[in-house]
Amino acid sequence: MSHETTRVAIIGAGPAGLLLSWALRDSGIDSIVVENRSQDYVLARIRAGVLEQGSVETLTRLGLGARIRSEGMVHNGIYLQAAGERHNVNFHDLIGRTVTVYGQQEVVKDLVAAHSDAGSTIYYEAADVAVHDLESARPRVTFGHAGEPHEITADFIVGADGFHGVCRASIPDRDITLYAHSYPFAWLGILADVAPSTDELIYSLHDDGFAMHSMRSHTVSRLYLQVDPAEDIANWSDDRIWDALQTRLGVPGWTLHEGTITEKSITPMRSFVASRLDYHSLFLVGDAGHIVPPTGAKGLNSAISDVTMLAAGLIDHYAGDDATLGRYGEAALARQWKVQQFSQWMTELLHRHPGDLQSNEFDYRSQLGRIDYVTHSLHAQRMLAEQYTGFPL
Ligand code: FAS
Ligand code: PHB
Repeated sequence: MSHETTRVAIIGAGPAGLLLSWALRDSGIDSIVVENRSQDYVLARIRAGVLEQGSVETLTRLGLGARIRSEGMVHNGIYLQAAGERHNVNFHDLIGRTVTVYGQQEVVKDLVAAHSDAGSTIYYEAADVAVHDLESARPRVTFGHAGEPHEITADFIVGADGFHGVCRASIPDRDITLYAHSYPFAWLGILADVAPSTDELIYSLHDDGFAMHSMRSHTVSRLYLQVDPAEDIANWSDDRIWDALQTRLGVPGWTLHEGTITEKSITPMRSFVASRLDYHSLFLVGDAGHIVPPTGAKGLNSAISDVTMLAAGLIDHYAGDDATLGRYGEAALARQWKVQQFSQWMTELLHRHPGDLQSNEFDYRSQLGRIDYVTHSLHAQRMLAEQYTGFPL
């Protein structure tokens, strides 16, 4: 049995786990990351695409901003579209804040490279990861690695292991509640080798359903279609996907350019929030503690804001002050519920609700009225701008 000790043991090498380890290293606090998948798997995941201004500031402060500055695309706003009309909502004009289009995959690539250069201890392909003695001051992590049993004893364990991880599941059922909400639709997402047909993201409510035009670079487009949650990707040929995107995004005088689809997948739309993000010597960050539908571009950004708050608490702890750490769970959950309500608002605003035709038609016209209000009211647009660009920490 290989036995190590560290200050913070982090379970999961997604963006939350890698960023927390990096933020702690930046303040001289050692940690070890334990990941059950391969590094290639971690690097290959295609997920979020938009960084809030606060996320960019955090990554830049930690020395991870070089490629964001050179390759990221700063957007002043978005387009909202319904009933064949497209309106730009300019966040920068309204509240002086922006967002940056820079894929989660790039954030993870930057983090993996930084950790590699720094010689961080990250165990990939760890088997049978388990956490122990969470109620004690010396919690432990056990796992197998390269055929050998390992044990890490730490001051704290942080669950950055996503929705299906082991950490939240290790909190006794009597001590935690999960609040969940599922939506009656899903997103079919594609990556296409074609220059974006728009300068900023387009969110469109169409009679046939939601569609969105995002991007990953000046040569790669990222687009989404609302589909039924039970939909099978095999039913969606490239031609069918492009036809639906042309229908749902088209406005007079504008052309959606098509290209080779290099990736397509269907993602369910759901929300969940754990009732606590701290349990004795265990803390939860990111998807281990909450999930949001991707409509408001909040999943990755919530993970980054959790990490920013928890890192501050741990740094203060080792400086002798436990006030911030003691408030982490409450502060992170308060911020998360504001993110949840915004994501729910954006999702319900922009998707065709299934159901019988009459209630469906009423909902649709109510949505059109809401979009009409938002696109013509500066007050409503300021609300949207403040939430989309990110709540201050
Ligand atoms: P992650 O799930 O990214 O990482 C958790 C890590 O823990 C993984 O590497 C996993 O392998 C590892 N792990 C799990 N169990 C373990 C165990 N037992 N032991 C050790 N390691 C373990 N967000 C947006 O903002 N916009 C989007 O468009 C968007 N699209 C998405 C599309 C999909 C298909 C999905 C699933 C999510 C999407 N998200 C999006 C949300 C997503 O970006 C998450 O919010 C983000 O990955 C959260 O990061 P982490 O908390 O690090 O969790
Ligand atoms: C993306 O580019 O993947 C993306 C952007 C904005 C969203 C959701 C997804 O709201």
